[in-house]
Amino acid sequence: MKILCTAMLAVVAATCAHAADKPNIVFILADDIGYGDVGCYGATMVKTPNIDRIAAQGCRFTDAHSPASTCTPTRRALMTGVYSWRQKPGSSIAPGDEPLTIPTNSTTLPSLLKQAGYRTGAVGKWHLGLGGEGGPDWNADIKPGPLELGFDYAFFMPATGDRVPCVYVENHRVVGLDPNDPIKVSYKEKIGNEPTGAERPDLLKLKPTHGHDNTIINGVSRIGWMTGGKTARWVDEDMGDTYTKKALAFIEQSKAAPFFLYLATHNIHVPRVPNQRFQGTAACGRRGDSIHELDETVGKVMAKLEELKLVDNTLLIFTSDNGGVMDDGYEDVGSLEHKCNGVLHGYKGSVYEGGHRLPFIARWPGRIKPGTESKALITHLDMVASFAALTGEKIPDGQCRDSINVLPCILGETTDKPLRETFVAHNGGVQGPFGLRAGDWKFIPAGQPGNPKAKGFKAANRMLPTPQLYNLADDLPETKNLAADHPEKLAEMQALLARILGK
Ligand code: NG6
Ligand code: CA
Repeated sequence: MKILCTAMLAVVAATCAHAADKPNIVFILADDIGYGDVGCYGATMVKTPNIDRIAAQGCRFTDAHSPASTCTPTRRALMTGVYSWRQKPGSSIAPGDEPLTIPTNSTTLPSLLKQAGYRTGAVGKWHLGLGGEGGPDWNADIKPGPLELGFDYAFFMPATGDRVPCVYVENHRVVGLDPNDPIKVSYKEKIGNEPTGAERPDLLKLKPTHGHDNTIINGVSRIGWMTGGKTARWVDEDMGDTYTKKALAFIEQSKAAPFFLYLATHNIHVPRVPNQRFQGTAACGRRGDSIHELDETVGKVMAKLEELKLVDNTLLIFTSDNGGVMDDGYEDVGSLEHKCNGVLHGYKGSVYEGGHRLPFIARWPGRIKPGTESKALITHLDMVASFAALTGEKIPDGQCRDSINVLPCILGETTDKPLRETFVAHNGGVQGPFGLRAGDWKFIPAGQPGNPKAKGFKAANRMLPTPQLYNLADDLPETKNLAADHPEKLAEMQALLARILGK
């Protein structure tokens, strides 16, 4: 297998090092978009003509997975090509004041592409921590961060829309900060005299359903406490437009050389507060309105590539950081008739398929056949090795160890064997929860939470009482637990997971 892969890598590197190669790469990582959230994966209550167009002009993957079912561990794995659970600390959802969770001497997606001669830019949600030990100083140079990991340019929110500080950072500095109104952030205790959401629910335009009762920013209570930075605070309704504008500007400024744009949208994470022009446009409420806003962003990026005549020379990928979720803490859901994860069981935060099997669509005219579908098992972990193969770069020994070159799958080439044979599903944390995929089989150990975001989920029924074994070939919704019927397969999967985790 190893020999086969190495040989393949050499062939791919050789074919790709010539002529027009080093295409621009635009990687759009949506937030919390599930397997059933876009039209080309079966959604009917939302309209996503632009995202669907990428599929019509490219390849739609049906077995693509985020390396984790929450944001930070997925992004860390995407950036480094290493499962987040191997990297400690910081393998769970990072608070807004977490120090940078990736060592600056790591080979990363942007550092590798920068080495290949790309101009690299990050726009949108960061959520990988900032600053050295002790975290960032919001009122000075905020580093290390994206620039120290290989991005030439970065415009981003530090954590999530529902976590403080609610400000944008451009390269090393908070945008629009008044030095006379310095920012302070705490995740331990209340600071300052501003009322919290818990104290003044009457000030809220969006009601929390659980959590989210700390600092109120623009009528929405967030997680964590923040004072100061009043002139720098974002307006939720403008966030989609702000990121889109910055993404288009980056493309415009980078058009002369190969560029890599990592566009990590805030849509459709909570709080779901799309611009007024989208409010009420979807048949399933606010969450759907945010999907419409996301689709417009994608359309604008596509239009910019067309305008600059870059379409043929750009590999465009659209995917998500974890599975869909309906109620994630605010009354911003809409209709439950919309099935965000399609037929899959589980939501964001789960090691069932709904937590991590996602839309993944790739377009590169002339290289990827339009309107195709791929059943190959791939994960965001594989981007580093695949882009290294694409650009003819070599990954230094010991780096990106979980990344597999799946470029042949992305380009629709047939391979003798699956390039990726196993995948460890992960929620967050060094201790899991985990799940294991091997071939058609999926195994989830007992004694860990199955589906924490399910409605009515209680601490009492948190832990799966028995191991779960499913055959996804004929049971994609994970409804028939075959553990008792296939004890040998169960033992094999148990041993395989232990081996991978222990490596
Ligand atoms: C959870 C938040 C949720 C979301 C998630 C992170 C509550 C009740 N829930 O703790 O709203 O922010 O963290 O999402 O506080 S992620 O996509 O960035 O991983
Ligand atoms: Ca997410």
